[in-house]
Amino acid sequence: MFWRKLFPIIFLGLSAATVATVLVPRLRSAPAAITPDDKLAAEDTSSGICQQCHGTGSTEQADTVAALAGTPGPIHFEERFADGKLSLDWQTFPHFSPDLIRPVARPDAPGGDGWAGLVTDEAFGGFASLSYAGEEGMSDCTVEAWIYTEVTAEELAPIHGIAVRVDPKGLRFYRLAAQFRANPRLSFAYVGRDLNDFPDYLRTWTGDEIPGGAPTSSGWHRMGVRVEGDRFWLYWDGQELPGGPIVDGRIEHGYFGIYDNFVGMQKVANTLVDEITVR
Ligand SMILES: [Ca+2]
Repeated sequence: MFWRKLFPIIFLGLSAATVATVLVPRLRSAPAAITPDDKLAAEDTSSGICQQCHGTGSTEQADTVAALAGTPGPIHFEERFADGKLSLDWQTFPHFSPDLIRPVARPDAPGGDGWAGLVTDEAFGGFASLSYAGEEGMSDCTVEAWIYTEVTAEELAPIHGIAVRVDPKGLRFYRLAAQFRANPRLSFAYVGRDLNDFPDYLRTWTGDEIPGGAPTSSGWHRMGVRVEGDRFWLYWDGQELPGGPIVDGRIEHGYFGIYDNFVGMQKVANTLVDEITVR
């Protein structure tokens, strides 16, 4: 008798919990409009991300850092470099500089734990470096990370970014990258061995198109890439960049990564990163 009375209460409670945890986050997310891209001349090599990955190794935990608009849901992978340790199984992209991402002490790390990650190309003394993690079969996902973007006055400058759909077998990936030099810009590109590692720029943002304007001093910024099928939305400091979704179907799944490069000359570039989350 007792259980008979209790059953409706338990059932209603579970139903309400299901609505709250499953439906409400979905209702909150909604992609935005479409626009064409522009194309630029060549530059170098780089990378990309995604949400709804078939996850392993992830905890469902509230993201205390600036979350991207419209990306609720469980975290499938995260890397915070806490206690100076890596929590994910990272690898280096074939034929790029073989430096694996590593924790470094940074009092200004946005996560507040004093530790960030470093991707560098110092083994090659320049060129591209890309560390990747996650799962090869990841398709739809949202990747976010704090990236320390350097601002220089020179024409040649380091490039920092995040990569999605990293395909180490096919030697290709997508990447959102910042290059704040004499002509500062953000760019989203496909990079592949089929194009001799030169980027195929799918969209570039300059001036007022960058939320808050192009930074005039070096600092931390939250970068994000969301991909669903062949559509990509790009984010800067929590705001969607204009022109999305960008459509490109060359890579259907892959890992996520952190990208580092110095374009135009043999010079070492360092990319600092913190609080990487993949939903
Ligand atoms: Ca950290």
